[in-house]
Parts: sequence; structure tokens; C-alpha cells
Amino acid sequence: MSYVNRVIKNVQTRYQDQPEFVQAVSEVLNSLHLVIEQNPDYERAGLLERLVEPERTLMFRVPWVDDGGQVQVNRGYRVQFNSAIGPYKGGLRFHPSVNLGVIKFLGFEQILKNSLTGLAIGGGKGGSDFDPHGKSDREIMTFCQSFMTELFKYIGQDTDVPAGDIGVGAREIGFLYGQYKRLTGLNEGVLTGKGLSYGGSLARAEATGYGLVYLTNELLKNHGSSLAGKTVVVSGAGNVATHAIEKCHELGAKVVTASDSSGWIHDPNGINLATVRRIKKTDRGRISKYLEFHPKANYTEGRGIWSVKCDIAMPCATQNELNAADAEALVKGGCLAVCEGANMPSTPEAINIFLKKGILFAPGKAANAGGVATSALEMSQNSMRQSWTFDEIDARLKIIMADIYRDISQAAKDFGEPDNLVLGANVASFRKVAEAMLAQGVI
Ligand code: NDP
Ligand code: 2IT
Repeated sequence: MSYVNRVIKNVQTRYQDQPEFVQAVSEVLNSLHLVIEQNPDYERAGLLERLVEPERTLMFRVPWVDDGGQVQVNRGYRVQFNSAIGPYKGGLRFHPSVNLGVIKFLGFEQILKNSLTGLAIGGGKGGSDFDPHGKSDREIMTFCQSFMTELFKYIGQDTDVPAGDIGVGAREIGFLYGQYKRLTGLNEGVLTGKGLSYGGSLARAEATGYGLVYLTNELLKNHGSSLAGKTVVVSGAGNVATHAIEKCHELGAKVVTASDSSGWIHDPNGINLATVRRIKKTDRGRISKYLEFHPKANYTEGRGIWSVKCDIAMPCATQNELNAADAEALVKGGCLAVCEGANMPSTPEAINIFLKKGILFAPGKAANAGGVATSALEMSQNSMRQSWTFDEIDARLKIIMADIYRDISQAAKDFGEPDNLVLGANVASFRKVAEAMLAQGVI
């Protein structure tokens, strides 16, 4: 059995209770057969075994008191996966579905995504099974303070820099930052996605969604097309989705859907973003409320968003939200490109269908890397005690996304499958991590 297959098999056998982690590892390692064959020294160096084993895994109790005076207990996580390229960097997710396997899949993807940005950031991820839905601001604050009271011991501006992800936005980052400062006395860039008044970066909030659209535009441009006049299906209604919708509209495309974990809306006239923001961001309500403002739109409870006919699909909600049947529906509807805003939103079966049917496909670790790249720009500004303008950061983001597209398509060409950007992204990102790990010895 080949080295790659042996490592995949070991991970599969050992982590049967972590299906998302096994899925992410299998996808990446299956792209690496040729690179590994070309570099026999990798096996002797145990490179893949080291890559799939986090440098450090932290799990901790997060006790907090709810508004009724009842003590609640959640579990906190931080997986410091790989620091070969730089300090651990990656978001925190607060969602009831969070468990060790989910955080490990996100951390593993993050190593490779961060490598693609070309910036000096390693991979990490964390979070909790805490559900922010329906909690008061005081409960959110109390939870964040308790979470940070344990986490602060292990993070720092040069060691591990968390940020937001699902359920963690500006409000949560503010509470986490305040508690870190209170415990350490340090005003340092230990978190990214901070508010502008205390060290945050302009354009960080926009960066993932905008970056996704910039990369999509590069992809289309290189295939003789553009976003102008295209119909786009976006899932989600959070940070990534809303900024993707905004930039799509700016570039002349029409986004006709948005969704949350309850269901999805279809507005053939084009999604009214101000309404979505009012419902989801200001009121923290359900997307179904959209109909009260736009009665001609449709709301469907549950799944089914990918049955809407479109030119471009952008899954921006969560992992495995787009399966084989959804992929078939997109192909049937004449979809041209699928670009992932979320982390691992397409199942392996869905990706195989896209690749087989010649749909342009940009995997999340490349397409959504604009967020973490801009986090690294926030770290730079914090270290320099400077603030750059929105336009400066947006211009850098555009260049970073164009460079990522160039690097992954070049790697795909180098390995004989020019249209396979899954292969391109996995190989291009892995090569840099592998080189850094080899250079630093057995650690
Ligand atoms: P938000 O919390 O801002 O928004 C998440 C959205 O997805 C909400 O609309 C939420 O609905 C929906 N959602 C969450 N879980 C589920 C689920 N299990 N089923 C269906 N819908 C769900 O998160 P982000 O926009 O930040 O993150 C979205 C995706 O993008 C995630 O995969 C994240 O890892 C990825 N990502 C985020 C980056 C960032 O900078 N924020 C960077 C790169 C990737 P509801 O309101 O009902 O919870
Ligand atoms: O998945 C991701 O890249 C993020 N949630 C952003 C991480 C970050 O450190 O900005």
C-alpha cells in the first residue's frame, strides 16, 4: 500500500468518531500521490503522519451563569494544528454541532488555506458547542469571558491568534478581547476581527465574501466569462454570505437566494441585502421574515436551495451542505461554476460530479482565504501600530486572491489536470508547508 494510502487508512481507522476530520484529510491526501512519489524523503521524515496530528489539542470546561441564575456548562476547544509557517491562526466557532472532529477538520483545512495566502500564518481552530441563538447580550458576554479565562493561557499575538467563524462576530470578539486584556494587561493583536475603535482592520468584515467574489471573477475571466449579468445562488445569511451578495451585486450579477439553518428564500428579483441584514444582523431573527418585506419572494423550510437554476453557486453556510443530489440539480440547471465560501460545504461525491461534468469548481481553502489573509493584514497593522485605508486593504485582498488563483491553477497544470483546482489547491498549499516542516527538523 502506498505511503499516502497508509496514512489515510490509519486516520480512518483511528478517528471513526470524527467523520469531518477523516473527510478533510482524505480529500487532501488523495491529491498528494504524485508529490509524494516525487519526494521520497517525505516518507522517511514522517511528514504526513506529522501533518495529520495536531501539535496541541486543548479541551476545557466553560461554566457560565444564565439569566435565570442557572449554571450552564459548555465545552471549549482550541486545536493548535501546525505552526510550520507562522503562529497558529484560525477562527473560533460557537455552534451546538461543534465537537473535536469538527474543530480538527477546520484546523486541518486552515493549515493549507493559510499557506495559500502567502502570508506567515500557521493553522489552528477553536470554538465551543455553545449556541448563541436566543441568548441575551449579558449571557454572550458571560460565556465569552469564561471561555477566555481558560484560553488566554495558550494564545498571544506571536503564538496563536484566534478570530471569528460561525456564531462568532464583532460582538463576541469584543467580549473575548476585553477579557484577554483584563487577564493579561496586554493590548496586543491577540485576536483579529476586532472593532475598528480598538485595533481592528478596515475591510476584515467584508474580506471573506469579497475575496470569494474576486477569486470567482478570476476563474470566470480565465474561462472567457465574467460575473456581469449572471444569476447566483448563495446559501447562508451571515458574514460570508452577505458580503458575497454585496460584491456580486456590485459586479453586475444577480443573487436570488439566501438561507439560514431553518430554510431559504428565493427572490427572483434579486435579494434585497438591506432586508437580510436587518433581519439577521440587527434583529438576529429568522430569514423567513424576508417575506414580510418582499411578499413576492418564496420561502422554503429546510433544504433544497441548490434546486434553484443559476449560473454560479456559492455555498456560504456550513460543511456538507451541498450533496450529490444537489450537485446533479446544479448541473441539470446549467450551472457554470461552484465557488465555496464556507469550509468544505460540498461533499466528496458532489465534488466528483462537478469535476466529471466540467463545472468550474473553486474549493473553499482557496476561495474563502481572503478572510484569514485580511486577518494577517490586521496582525501586521497591530504590530506596526498603524491603520491602513479600506482601499489599500481591498487592493491587497484583490492581489492576494488573484495570486491564489494563479498558484492553484499553475499547480493543477503542473500535475496534468489543469481544470482540477481541488488538486491545484491541495498541492500548492502542501508544498509550502512540507518545505517549512522539513527545514525545521523533526518537531
Ligand atoms: P455566520 O455565523 O456569520 O453565518 C453562518 C450562516 O450559516 C448563518 O446564516 C447560519 O444560519 C447558517 N448556518 C450555520 N450553520 C448551519 C447549518 N448547520 N445548516 C444550515 N445553515 C447553517 O458565519 P460565517 O458567515 O462567518 O461562516 C459561514 C461559513 O464560512 C462557515 O463554513 C465558516 O467556517 C466559513 N468561513 C468564514 C470566514 C469568516 O471570515 N467569517 C472565513 C472563511 C470561511 P443561522 O442564522 O440559522 O445560524
Ligand atoms: O475559516 C476561516 O478562514 C476563518 N474563519 C477566518 C480565520 C481568521 O483567522 O481570520
